[in-house]
Amino acid sequence: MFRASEKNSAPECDCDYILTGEGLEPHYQNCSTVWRKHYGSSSPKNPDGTFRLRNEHLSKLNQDVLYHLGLDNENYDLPKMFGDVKFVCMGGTKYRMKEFAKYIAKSLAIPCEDFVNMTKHSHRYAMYKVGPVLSVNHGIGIPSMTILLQEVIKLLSYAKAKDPIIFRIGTSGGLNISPGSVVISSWGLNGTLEKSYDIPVLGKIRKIPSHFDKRLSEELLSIASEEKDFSTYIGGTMAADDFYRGQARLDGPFCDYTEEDKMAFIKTLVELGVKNIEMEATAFAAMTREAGLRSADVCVTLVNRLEEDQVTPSKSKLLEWQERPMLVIAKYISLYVKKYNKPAKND
Ligand code: R2B
Ligand code: URA
Repeated sequence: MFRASEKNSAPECDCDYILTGEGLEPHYQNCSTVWRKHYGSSSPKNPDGTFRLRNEHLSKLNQDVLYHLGLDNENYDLPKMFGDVKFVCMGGTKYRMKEFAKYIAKSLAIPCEDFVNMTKHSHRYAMYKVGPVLSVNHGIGIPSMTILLQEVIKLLSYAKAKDPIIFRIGTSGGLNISPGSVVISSWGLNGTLEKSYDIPVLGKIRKIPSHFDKRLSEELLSIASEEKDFSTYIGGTMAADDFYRGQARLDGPFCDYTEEDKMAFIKTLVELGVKNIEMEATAFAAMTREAGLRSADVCVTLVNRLEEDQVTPSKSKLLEWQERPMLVIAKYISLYVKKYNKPAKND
Protein backbone atom coordinates (compact mmCIF):
# COMPACT_ATOMS: atom_id res chain seq x y z
CA MET A 1 0.00 0.00 0.00
CA PHE A 2 2.82 2.43 0.85
CA ARG A 3 6.24 2.94 -0.67
CA ALA A 4 9.00 0.87 1.00
CA SER A 5 11.04 3.92 2.03
CA GLU A 6 8.09 5.24 4.03
CA LYS A 7 8.10 2.13 6.21
CA ASN A 8 11.41 3.17 7.71
CA SER A 9 10.43 6.63 8.89
CA ALA A 10 10.53 6.68 12.70
CA PRO A 11 7.06 7.11 14.18
CA GLU A 12 6.61 9.95 16.61
CA CYS A 13 3.62 11.02 18.65
CA ASP A 14 1.80 13.64 16.59
CA CYS A 15 -1.28 14.12 18.78
CA ASP A 16 -2.57 17.69 18.92
CA TYR A 17 -4.37 17.29 22.23
CA ILE A 18 -7.20 19.61 23.16
CA LEU A 19 -7.39 18.65 26.81
CA THR A 20 -4.78 17.12 29.01
CA GLY A 21 -5.29 15.50 32.37
CA GLU A 22 -5.43 12.34 34.38
CA GLY A 23 -7.31 9.32 33.13
CA LEU A 24 -7.52 10.24 29.46
CA GLU A 25 -6.55 7.75 26.77
CA PRO A 26 -2.85 8.55 26.10
CA HIS A 27 -3.09 9.07 22.29
CA TYR A 28 -5.53 9.71 19.51
CA GLN A 29 -6.17 6.56 17.50
CA ASN A 30 -4.51 8.07 14.41
CA CYS A 31 -1.32 9.06 16.23
CA SER A 32 1.52 7.74 14.08
CA THR A 33 2.90 5.69 17.00
CA VAL A 34 -0.46 4.02 17.60
CA TRP A 35 -0.97 3.42 13.89
CA ARG A 36 2.34 1.63 13.55
CA LYS A 37 1.66 -0.48 16.64
CA HIS A 38 -1.75 -1.63 15.38
CA TYR A 39 -1.22 -1.83 11.64
CA GLY A 40 2.53 -2.39 11.40
CA SER A 41 2.92 0.06 8.51
CA SER A 42 3.53 3.77 8.32
CA SER A 43 0.56 6.00 8.97
CA PRO A 44 -1.35 7.57 6.06
CA LYS A 45 -0.40 10.89 7.72
CA ASN A 46 2.62 12.71 6.31
CA PRO A 47 4.98 14.51 8.71
CA ASP A 48 3.26 17.84 7.86
CA GLY A 49 -0.18 16.39 8.74
CA THR A 50 -1.45 16.03 5.17
CA PHE A 51 -2.62 12.50 4.44
CA ARG A 52 -2.38 9.98 1.61
CA LEU A 53 -5.29 8.06 0.17
CA ARG A 54 -4.90 4.31 0.52
CA ASN A 55 -5.68 3.51 -3.11
CA GLU A 56 -2.90 3.21 -5.69
CA HIS A 57 -5.37 3.22 -8.61
CA LEU A 58 -6.07 6.90 -8.05
CA SER A 59 -2.60 7.83 -9.32
CA LYS A 60 -3.65 6.58 -12.78
CA LEU A 61 -6.44 9.14 -13.09
CA ASN A 62 -5.83 12.35 -15.04
CA GLN A 63 -8.52 14.00 -13.02
CA ASP A 64 -10.68 12.79 -10.16
CA VAL A 65 -14.29 13.86 -10.39
CA LEU A 66 -15.97 14.13 -7.01
CA TYR A 67 -19.30 13.63 -8.66
CA HIS A 68 -21.68 14.14 -5.73
CA LEU A 69 -19.82 17.22 -4.53
CA GLY A 70 -19.80 18.77 -8.01
CA LEU A 71 -16.01 19.32 -7.75
CA ASP A 72 -12.84 17.81 -9.26
CA ASN A 73 -9.10 18.12 -8.73
CA GLU A 74 -8.35 19.46 -12.22
CA ASN A 75 -10.67 22.42 -12.70
CA TYR A 76 -10.75 23.52 -9.06
CA ASP A 77 -7.79 24.65 -6.96
CA LEU A 78 -8.68 22.37 -4.05
CA PRO A 79 -5.63 23.29 -1.89
CA LYS A 80 -6.59 26.97 -2.20
CA MET A 81 -10.26 26.33 -1.55
CA PHE A 82 -9.98 23.73 1.22
CA GLY A 83 -6.33 23.50 2.34
CA ASP A 84 -7.05 25.23 5.67
CA VAL A 85 -9.86 22.85 6.68
CA LYS A 86 -9.20 21.30 10.10
CA PHE A 87 -12.73 20.24 11.02
CA VAL A 88 -15.52 18.65 9.04
CA CYS A 89 -18.91 18.55 10.66
CA MET A 90 -21.49 16.30 9.02
CA GLY A 91 -25.17 15.86 9.78
CA GLY A 92 -28.30 14.56 8.13
CA THR A 93 -30.15 17.62 6.90
CA LYS A 94 -29.18 20.58 4.74
CA TYR A 95 -31.04 22.88 7.13
CA ARG A 96 -29.14 21.66 10.20
CA MET A 97 -25.77 22.00 8.51
CA LYS A 98 -26.49 25.55 7.36
CA GLU A 99 -27.52 26.34 10.94
CA PHE A 100 -24.26 24.79 12.14
CA ALA A 101 -22.29 26.93 9.68
CA LYS A 102 -23.98 30.04 11.13
CA TYR A 103 -23.45 28.79 14.68
CA ILE A 104 -19.73 28.15 14.16
CA ALA A 105 -19.25 31.51 12.41
CA LYS A 106 -20.65 33.14 15.55
CA SER A 107 -18.61 30.95 17.93
CA LEU A 108 -15.35 31.68 16.10
CA ALA A 109 -16.29 35.35 15.48
CA ILE A 110 -15.83 34.92 11.74
CA PRO A 111 -17.74 37.60 9.82
CA CYS A 112 -19.87 35.72 7.31
CA GLU A 113 -22.90 37.14 5.59
CA ASP A 114 -23.96 34.72 2.95
CA PHE A 115 -23.57 31.03 3.36
CA VAL A 116 -22.91 29.63 -0.10
CA ASN A 117 -23.61 25.97 -0.85
CA MET A 118 -20.30 24.89 -2.43
CA THR A 119 -21.81 21.73 -3.95
CA LYS A 120 -24.86 23.36 -5.47
CA HIS A 121 -24.18 22.06 -9.00
CA SER A 122 -24.55 18.47 -7.82
CA HIS A 123 -28.02 19.08 -6.29
CA ARG A 124 -27.34 16.23 -3.87
CA TYR A 125 -25.78 17.62 -0.71
CA ALA A 126 -25.10 21.04 0.78
CA MET A 127 -21.62 22.08 1.96
CA TYR A 128 -20.60 25.34 3.66
CA LYS A 129 -17.15 26.54 4.64
CA VAL A 130 -16.54 28.83 7.59
CA GLY A 131 -12.83 29.43 8.25
CA PRO A 132 -11.27 26.04 9.12
CA VAL A 133 -14.68 24.32 9.34
CA LEU A 134 -16.62 22.48 6.61
CA SER A 135 -20.27 21.90 7.41
CA VAL A 136 -21.91 19.35 5.14
CA ASN A 137 -25.08 17.28 5.12
CA HIS A 138 -25.10 13.55 4.38
CA GLY A 139 -28.77 12.55 4.12
CA ILE A 140 -30.26 9.51 5.86
CA GLY A 141 -28.58 6.14 6.27
CA ILE A 142 -25.25 4.51 5.56
CA PRO A 143 -25.19 4.54 1.73
CA SER A 144 -25.99 8.25 1.50
CA MET A 145 -23.55 9.09 4.30
CA THR A 146 -20.66 6.97 2.95
CA ILE A 147 -20.87 8.43 -0.58
CA LEU A 148 -20.53 11.89 0.88
CA LEU A 149 -17.87 10.86 3.41
CA GLN A 150 -15.65 9.13 0.81
CA GLU A 151 -15.73 12.16 -1.48
CA VAL A 152 -14.99 14.45 1.47
CA ILE A 153 -12.01 12.25 2.42
CA LYS A 154 -10.67 12.52 -1.14
CA LEU A 155 -11.34 16.25 -1.19
CA LEU A 156 -9.38 16.75 2.06
CA SER A 157 -6.45 14.69 0.82
CA TYR A 158 -6.26 16.53 -2.53
CA ALA A 159 -6.61 19.85 -0.70
CA LYS A 160 -3.65 18.92 1.55
CA ALA A 161 -5.72 19.59 4.64
CA LYS A 162 -3.74 18.80 7.79
CA ASP A 163 -4.92 15.99 10.05
CA PRO A 164 -8.61 16.91 9.77
CA ILE A 165 -11.07 15.80 12.44
CA ILE A 166 -14.51 14.67 11.30
CA PHE A 167 -17.60 15.01 13.47
CA ARG A 168 -21.12 13.79 12.91
CA ILE A 169 -23.88 15.64 14.73
CA GLY A 170 -27.16 13.81 14.59
CA THR A 171 -30.40 12.67 16.12
CA SER A 172 -31.19 9.26 17.55
CA GLY A 173 -33.49 7.22 19.74
CA GLY A 174 -32.18 6.86 23.30
CA LEU A 175 -32.15 3.71 25.39
CA ASN A 176 -33.11 4.26 29.02
CA ILE A 177 -32.06 7.92 29.04
CA SER A 178 -34.29 10.97 28.98
CA PRO A 179 -35.08 12.51 25.59
CA GLY A 180 -32.90 15.55 24.96
CA SER A 181 -29.80 13.78 26.35
CA VAL A 182 -26.66 13.66 24.22
CA VAL A 183 -24.73 10.48 23.40
CA ILE A 184 -21.09 10.35 22.27
CA SER A 185 -20.52 7.02 20.55
CA SER A 186 -17.68 4.79 21.65
CA TRP A 187 -18.49 2.22 18.96
CA GLY A 188 -21.09 1.37 16.37
CA LEU A 189 -23.09 -1.86 16.48
CA ASN A 190 -24.61 -3.30 13.31
CA GLY A 191 -28.08 -4.82 12.94
CA THR A 192 -26.80 -8.30 13.84
CA LEU A 193 -25.12 -6.98 16.99
CA GLU A 194 -21.51 -6.91 15.83
CA LYS A 195 -19.13 -4.00 16.19
CA SER A 196 -18.50 -3.73 12.48
CA TYR A 197 -19.59 -2.07 9.27
CA ASP A 198 -20.45 -4.85 6.83
CA ILE A 199 -20.30 -4.15 3.13
CA PRO A 200 -20.44 -6.61 0.23
CA VAL A 201 -17.28 -6.15 -1.90
CA LEU A 202 -16.77 -8.25 -5.06
CA GLY A 203 -19.51 -10.60 -3.92
CA LYS A 204 -18.25 -11.19 -0.38
CA ILE A 205 -19.11 -9.46 2.89
CA ARG A 206 -16.26 -7.34 4.28
CA LYS A 207 -16.39 -6.58 7.98
CA ILE A 208 -14.67 -3.37 8.99
CA PRO A 209 -14.28 -2.64 12.74
CA SER A 210 -16.37 0.27 13.97
CA HIS A 211 -14.69 1.78 17.04
CA PHE A 212 -14.42 5.53 17.51
CA ASP A 213 -11.38 7.42 18.76
CA LYS A 214 -11.39 6.98 22.54
CA ARG A 215 -9.36 10.06 23.37
CA LEU A 216 -11.50 12.34 21.22
CA SER A 217 -14.72 10.97 22.75
CA GLU A 218 -13.35 11.44 26.27
CA GLU A 219 -12.38 15.04 25.52
CA LEU A 220 -15.84 15.72 24.10
CA LEU A 221 -17.49 14.17 27.16
CA SER A 222 -15.41 16.36 29.42
CA ILE A 223 -16.51 19.48 27.49
CA ALA A 224 -20.16 18.39 27.31
CA SER A 225 -20.30 17.59 31.02
CA GLU A 226 -19.87 21.30 31.77
CA GLU A 227 -23.35 21.85 30.28
CA LYS A 228 -25.97 21.83 33.01
CA ASP A 229 -29.10 21.92 30.78
CA PHE A 230 -28.69 18.36 29.54
CA SER A 231 -26.91 15.10 30.35
CA THR A 232 -24.27 13.57 28.10
CA TYR A 233 -23.32 9.90 27.99
CA ILE A 234 -20.62 7.85 26.30
CA GLY A 235 -21.75 4.47 25.01
CA GLY A 236 -22.41 2.17 22.12
CA THR A 237 -24.57 3.25 19.20
CA MET A 238 -26.56 0.85 17.10
CA ALA A 239 -26.63 1.83 13.41
CA ALA A 240 -29.75 0.39 11.82
CA ASP A 241 -30.49 0.17 8.09
CA ASP A 242 -34.09 1.15 8.68
CA PHE A 243 -36.04 3.52 10.95
CA TYR A 244 -38.93 1.09 11.65
CA ARG A 245 -38.43 -2.70 11.86
CA GLY A 246 -34.65 -2.24 11.76
CA GLN A 247 -34.95 -0.24 15.01
CA ALA A 248 -37.48 -2.67 16.58
CA ARG A 249 -40.35 -0.19 16.25
CA LEU A 250 -43.95 -1.28 16.46
CA ASP A 251 -45.34 1.66 14.46
CA GLY A 252 -44.11 0.95 10.91
CA PRO A 253 -46.36 -0.20 8.06
CA PHE A 254 -45.12 -3.77 8.63
CA CYS A 255 -44.56 -5.57 11.92
CA ASP A 256 -44.46 -9.31 12.49
CA TYR A 257 -43.14 -9.41 16.07
CA THR A 258 -44.75 -8.74 19.46
CA GLU A 259 -44.18 -5.95 21.92
CA GLU A 260 -42.44 -8.51 24.17
CA ASP A 261 -40.04 -9.38 21.30
CA LYS A 262 -39.29 -5.69 20.84
CA MET A 263 -38.65 -5.11 24.55
CA ALA A 264 -36.44 -8.22 24.81
CA PHE A 265 -34.33 -6.94 21.90
CA ILE A 266 -34.07 -3.42 23.32
CA LYS A 267 -33.04 -4.88 26.69
CA THR A 268 -30.34 -6.95 24.98
CA LEU A 269 -29.01 -3.74 23.44
CA VAL A 270 -29.01 -2.04 26.86
CA GLU A 271 -27.08 -4.98 28.34
CA LEU A 272 -24.50 -4.69 25.55
CA GLY A 273 -23.92 -1.05 26.51
CA VAL A 274 -25.87 0.55 23.65
CA LYS A 275 -27.12 4.02 24.58
CA ASN A 276 -28.80 5.06 21.34
CA ILE A 277 -29.93 3.95 17.88
CA GLU A 278 -29.31 5.90 14.69
CA MET A 279 -28.45 4.97 11.10
CA GLU A 280 -24.79 5.76 10.32
CA ALA A 281 -22.42 5.12 13.26
CA THR A 282 -20.83 1.84 12.13
CA ALA A 283 -19.85 3.02 8.65
CA PHE A 284 -18.79 6.43 9.92
CA ALA A 285 -16.43 4.93 12.52
CA ALA A 286 -15.11 2.30 10.10
CA MET A 287 -14.36 4.57 7.14
CA THR A 288 -12.80 7.41 9.07
CA ARG A 289 -10.55 4.93 10.89
CA GLU A 290 -9.60 3.21 7.62
CA ALA A 291 -8.61 6.61 6.22
CA GLY A 292 -6.46 7.28 9.29
CA LEU A 293 -8.66 10.16 10.44
CA ARG A 294 -10.09 10.93 13.84
CA SER A 295 -13.84 11.14 14.19
CA ALA A 296 -16.66 11.35 16.70
CA ASP A 297 -20.42 10.81 16.51
CA VAL A 298 -22.43 13.10 18.80
CA CYS A 299 -26.20 12.66 18.75
CA VAL A 300 -29.09 14.04 20.71
CA THR A 301 -31.84 11.56 21.62
CA LEU A 302 -35.40 12.45 20.61
CA VAL A 303 -37.26 9.61 22.31
CA ASN A 304 -36.67 6.99 25.01
CA ARG A 305 -37.17 3.74 23.11
CA LEU A 306 -38.00 1.83 26.30
CA GLU A 307 -41.12 3.98 26.56
CA GLU A 308 -42.10 5.09 23.05
CA ASP A 309 -41.55 4.56 19.34
CA GLN A 310 -43.06 7.76 17.99
CA VAL A 311 -41.10 11.01 17.98
CA THR A 312 -43.61 13.34 19.66
CA PRO A 313 -41.78 16.44 20.99
CA SER A 314 -42.88 19.77 19.46
CA LYS A 315 -41.01 21.18 16.45
CA SER A 316 -39.51 23.94 18.60
CA LYS A 317 -38.32 21.41 21.21
CA LEU A 318 -36.74 19.26 18.47
CA LEU A 319 -34.90 22.27 17.05
CA GLU A 320 -33.73 23.31 20.52
CA TRP A 321 -32.41 19.80 21.26
CA GLN A 322 -30.62 19.55 17.92
CA GLU A 323 -28.48 22.50 18.97
CA ARG A 324 -26.95 20.43 21.78
CA PRO A 325 -24.49 18.39 19.67
CA MET A 326 -23.68 21.63 17.80
CA LEU A 327 -22.86 23.33 21.06
CA VAL A 328 -20.49 20.54 22.16
CA ILE A 329 -18.67 20.44 18.81
CA ALA A 330 -18.49 24.24 18.55
CA LYS A 331 -16.92 24.34 22.02
CA TYR A 332 -14.34 21.73 20.99
CA ILE A 333 -13.49 23.62 17.80
CA SER A 334 -13.26 26.96 19.64
CA LEU A 335 -10.90 25.41 22.21
CA TYR A 336 -8.75 23.97 19.44
CA VAL A 337 -8.58 27.23 17.52
CA LYS A 338 -7.68 29.08 20.73
CA LYS A 339 -5.01 26.56 21.72
CA TYR A 340 -3.34 26.22 18.35
CA ASN A 341 -4.01 29.78 17.30
CA LYS A 342 -5.31 28.82 13.86
CA PRO A 343 -6.33 31.88 11.89
CA ALA A 344 -10.10 32.24 12.22
CA LYS A 345 -11.02 33.87 8.91
CA ASN A 346 -13.10 33.07 5.90
CA ASP A 347 -11.41 33.02 2.49
C1 R2B B 1 -31.00 9.69 12.73
O1 R2B B 1 -32.09 10.27 12.23
C2 R2B B 1 -32.25 9.91 10.85
C3 R2B B 1 -33.54 9.16 10.68
O2 R2B B 1 -34.62 9.94 11.10
C4 R2B B 1 -31.02 9.12 10.52
O3 R2B B 1 -30.17 9.78 9.61
C5 R2B B 1 -30.34 9.03 11.79
O4 R2B B 1 -29.16 8.42 11.92
N1 URA C 1 -33.25 8.83 14.40
C1 URA C 1 -33.24 7.48 14.40
O1 URA C 1 -32.59 6.84 13.57
N2 URA C 1 -33.99 6.86 15.35
C2 URA C 1 -34.74 7.52 16.23
O2 URA C 1 -35.42 6.88 17.04
C3 URA C 1 -34.72 8.92 16.21
C4 URA C 1 -33.96 9.55 15.26
